[in-house]
Amino acid sequence: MLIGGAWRPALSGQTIVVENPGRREPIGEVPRGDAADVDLAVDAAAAAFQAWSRVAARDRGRLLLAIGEALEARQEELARLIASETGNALRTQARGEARMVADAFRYFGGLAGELKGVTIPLGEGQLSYSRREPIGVVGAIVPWNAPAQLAALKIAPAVCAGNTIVLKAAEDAPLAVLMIAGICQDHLPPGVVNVVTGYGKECGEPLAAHPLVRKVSFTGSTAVGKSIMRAAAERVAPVSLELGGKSPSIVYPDADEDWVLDGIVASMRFTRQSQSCTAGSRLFLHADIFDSFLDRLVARVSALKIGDPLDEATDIGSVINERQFTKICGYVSEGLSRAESRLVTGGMPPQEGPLTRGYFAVPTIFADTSNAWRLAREEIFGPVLVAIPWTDEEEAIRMANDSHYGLAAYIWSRDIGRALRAAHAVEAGWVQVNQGGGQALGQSYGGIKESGIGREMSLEGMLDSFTETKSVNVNLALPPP
Ligand code: TXE
Repeated sequence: MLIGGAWRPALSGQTIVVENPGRREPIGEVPRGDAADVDLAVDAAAAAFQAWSRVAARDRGRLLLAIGEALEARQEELARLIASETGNALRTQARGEARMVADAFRYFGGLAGELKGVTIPLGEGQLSYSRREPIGVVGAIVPWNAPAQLAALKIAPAVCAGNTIVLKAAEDAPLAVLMIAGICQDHLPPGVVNVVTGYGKECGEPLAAHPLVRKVSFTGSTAVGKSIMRAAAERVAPVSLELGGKSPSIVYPDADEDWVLDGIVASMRFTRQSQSCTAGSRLFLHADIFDSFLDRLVARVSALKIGDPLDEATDIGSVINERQFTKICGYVSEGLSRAESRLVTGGMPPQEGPLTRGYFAVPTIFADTSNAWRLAREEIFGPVLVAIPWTDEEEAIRMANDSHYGLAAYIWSRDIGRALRAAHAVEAGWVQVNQGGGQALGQSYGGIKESGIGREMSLEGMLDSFTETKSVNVNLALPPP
């Protein structure tokens, strides 16, 4: 773990073995940190805060730009590490993630000059202005599905804004995060960036509840997000939560086209085993095109090659661990057991052959699913897509919004008027029209309803999530001395 500029084992001496889930082979060992290690890391971050918060924003930005360059130079190494520990395919996923890590440091480094306040016209005798001040020690917790990218999207804006940070990496995928921490350490004063490793209960919970942690930024499951919010409420600490999703894709009858098929494959994030909070996992297809569209979608999905994450020919790698694999199989078997649902492709993972070497799930589509079933309501976090027909736009929007999640939504139609009508009517924090790609830096990204609180990835996100506004009033109308 990186604590106060030094690499340390857990005080308990215990470790966690990290596995390549595509090969089920150990690839590393990290400390199993607990509350005692968290205390050390938070103390180091608190001690570093005094000096770091006083460094001119421009100079902090310059250091982040240098980190971005260093990350860029080691992109391929980072990408291979991400692929090895997450199971995400190197070619289709991990390289893009490594590029995003370098870009995030450069993007936020470049925004350092924008950490500015405003003046308020209260009259000639008054000077009233606001300052964007850092909050203090940020406690950040990230999951395993895009571990490096999510860590960068917390470290870079938090540190740019003048905070110091203790970040807990996910127990399943801590290696890429530790590599990023090492590169940060080459450029920053000790204690500004600290990374601890360990399990959620033992290491994440004490971090989120630590009295010196003034802001908690969490990405992960909705259940854990709620418990973090409860703990933060005890000391009125602000929280940002990026949680789960069950995002709708609404396809209008005029969108029965090949590029839409590609877009649906992308939006479902099949090439990252759909282990993505923005996966468009509920497909609302207009009844007029339902069967023909699904037939062609099956052909597209079946052409994707599942295999070893590090193999250049692989489109789809493995899921993260046995627990997620079993969870996904449970949903597939539930779909198979329902008489009304129709399996159009995929199903249970193969019982023999090379794919039994790792945790490989198969892209699966169920047609004629009800929006009321668990399959259509719960975040599976695996490649299980449910297709639901509709005939009336209002009905499609109503079904799309009938979810306790509200993260992403995808709308498909060449009729931009109605596409935008739908984009404005869906309950989601992030809407894509006629495209299925991922989030971009510069856009505020985050969810509504039980998908989260707060925004990331943008200037607005950095200001809202990692600064406090202080208002200063000065009386300029003093009587003569
Ligand atoms: O997530 P957890 P898991 C969803 C997805 C997935 C499910 C379970 O549906 O199937 O969650 O995944 C730390 N206090 N998402 O169990 O438990 C944990 O150590 C503090 C969606 O992996 O939320 C890890 O670092 N921290 C999501 C991080 O929280 C705790 C991405 C995430 O783990 C903690 C991941 C606790 N009590 C899962 N318990 C998304 N929004 O993209 C665990 N952690």
